[in-house]
Amino acid sequence: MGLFDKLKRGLAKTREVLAGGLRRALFLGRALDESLLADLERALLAGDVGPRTTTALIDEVRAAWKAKRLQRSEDVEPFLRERITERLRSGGNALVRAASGPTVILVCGVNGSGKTTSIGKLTKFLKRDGARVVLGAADTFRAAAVEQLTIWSERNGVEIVKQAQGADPAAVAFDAVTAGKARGADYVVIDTAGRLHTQTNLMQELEKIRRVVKKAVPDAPHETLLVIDATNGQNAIRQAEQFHKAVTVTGIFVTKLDGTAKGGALVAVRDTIGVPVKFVGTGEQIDDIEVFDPAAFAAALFD
Ligand SMILES: Nc1nc2c(ncn2[C@@H]2O[C@H](COP(=O)(O)OP(=O)(O)O)[C@@H](O)[C@H]2O)c(=O)[nH]1
Ligand SMILES: [Mg+2]
Repeated sequence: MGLFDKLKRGLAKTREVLAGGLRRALFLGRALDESLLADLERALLAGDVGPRTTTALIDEVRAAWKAKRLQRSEDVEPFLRERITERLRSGGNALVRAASGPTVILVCGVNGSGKTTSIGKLTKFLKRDGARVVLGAADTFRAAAVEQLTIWSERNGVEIVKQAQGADPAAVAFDAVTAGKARGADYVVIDTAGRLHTQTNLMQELEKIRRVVKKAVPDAPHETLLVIDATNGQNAIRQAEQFHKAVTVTGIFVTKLDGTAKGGALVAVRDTIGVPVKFVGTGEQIDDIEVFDPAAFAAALFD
């Protein structure tokens, strides 16, 4: 099965809701007017595209209609698809690379969003190009988290830097980056906790990890990837805002796009924090990762 087919199959439920709603709003020969726009708005909201992005898209359709660039209801869907693709494309979707030395990737997100699994997939993806990867087990909150990352390191045949449960996560991150530098690694990928005693603790810890990592490599972390579970729908937007405020996210990894009806949330999250989606997860296996392709995603939402 091709990559695009996997994404397309994963988004079948989202498409049912979104494309189904759009088709009902945009039936052939229907006049393009405010009542059509209202139906369109409802379809986008039902597809979890989120209030802010929906309003922006409807405003774009309205402006194009008033300017007579859009005249027939059947032209609205291709127009929307193109606008969504543009929104997803801005900012670029490629992973940031360090100018020299290891590229440090800090991975954050709430508990259960798929951080550790996504790191396992990402490691294999990076190794495909022959890159040398070191993992840092900075989720020291639960013993199981370190064990889980250890399994992914073994599967990928890469080194892992870890300490006992309860160790200072920033110290583990520092050790991992230092080890990466010493071994001439291309990437150091740091796993973090998604839950602490309080949300404030969690955000402070992530900030501390960032600060301490800079002591080993001044321009690190080069990439702060936020892992977002697509099945969280509109809750994902609030999570993304909180993390972005605390750690300045540079890329989004959207997981569990397989089988959710809430795939539209990807557009909402991306739009809300203005950070590009860089990877998507389409299953629980090591190869269920895709470099995010805005046009393919938009196509999979509509056809
Ligand atoms: N279906 C599906 N499940 C995923 C995906 N990514 C992660 N998971 C599952 O989500 C659960 C939580 O993942 P985990 O990596 O432990 O999350 P963490 O707490 O953020 O580290 C596990 O059961 C994973 O197999 C994905 O893209 N699709
Ligand atoms: Mg984890």
